[in-house]
Amino acid sequence: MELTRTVAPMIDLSRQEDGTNSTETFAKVVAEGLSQEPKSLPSRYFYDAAGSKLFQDIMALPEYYLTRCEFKVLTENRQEMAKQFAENSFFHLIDLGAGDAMKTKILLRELNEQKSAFDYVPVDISGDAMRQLNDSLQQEMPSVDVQAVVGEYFPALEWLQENKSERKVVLFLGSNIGNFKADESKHFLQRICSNLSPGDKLLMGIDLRKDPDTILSAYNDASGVTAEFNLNLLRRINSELGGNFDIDQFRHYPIYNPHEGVMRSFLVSKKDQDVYIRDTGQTFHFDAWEAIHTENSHKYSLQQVSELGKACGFSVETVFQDDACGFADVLFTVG
Ligand code: AVI
Repeated sequence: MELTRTVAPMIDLSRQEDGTNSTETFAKVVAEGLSQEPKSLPSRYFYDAAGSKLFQDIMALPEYYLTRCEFKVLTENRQEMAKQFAENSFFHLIDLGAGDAMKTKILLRELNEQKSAFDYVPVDISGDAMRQLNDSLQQEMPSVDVQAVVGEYFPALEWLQENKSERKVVLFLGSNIGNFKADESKHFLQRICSNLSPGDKLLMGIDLRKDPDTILSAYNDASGVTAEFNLNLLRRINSELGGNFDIDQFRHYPIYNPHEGVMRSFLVSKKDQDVYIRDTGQTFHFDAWEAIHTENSHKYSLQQVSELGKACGFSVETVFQDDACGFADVLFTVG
């Protein structure tokens, strides 16, 4: 029998949010961040084409255990995960920030194997990534129905809630939740929950607290890829906003605070210097050794994860975990 696949046209919601992708917004955010004391820039701007490529390289680093560990957790628990998703009824598998879906494909293969009734809804801000994913799934898993959505997470979830009535299982993998501030992660999960119905599920990847040295070296690799990833933010300001950052005069400086469970990355000015940014029309002064805070990566205990979920309308169904790695994929249910 020939396998048939529904190739639904991509849903493009990329222009509907708040202009986060416009150069104007980028300039405004940079001006605000560099005018405040202490200076900061948001990590969501890491991911231009060069930054996304550097992040791919980070995921392959020997020190960056997170990706390997999550692969292991998903591979070792795929049968049970697929069973718990399926519940013998149709569902939409919604993948927030799907990218190339390398990890999700472990679950897609298993769901296929178990002949589960589902369709796959990858959501990503990159239209290119969604087109490539569509093509690769057509090659590798032609029987999976795919409805790719190009856009920010919340317009996508709102669109799905309005247009797809069946049960939903949301994936938020890769410990991406760790990059939010504490209040932002709560707000984010509450917003996910408000776009779901009782009984819907969320599988979230979480990097757990562990030996501080292991965490620190994951963000301070010997080959300097993470440093380039961080410095790329300044390159992006130069090329997109007409900045004149002298990249060599800044250095990547990561520090882990085991009390808070937060890995923080900074870019530190090696000298007293001024930087002009054309699109903001401003010159920003940097004292010698003044830092720009660029990223937080939170590490959690399982108790914190359960409390966070509970405060946002979720209860923990199953914790899939690799003890040696210190990484968990936690399956929550709404309600
Ligand atoms: C995307 N995110 C989960 C990564 C992390 O581990 O916080 C981003 C990253 N930053 C430096 N290395 C990787």
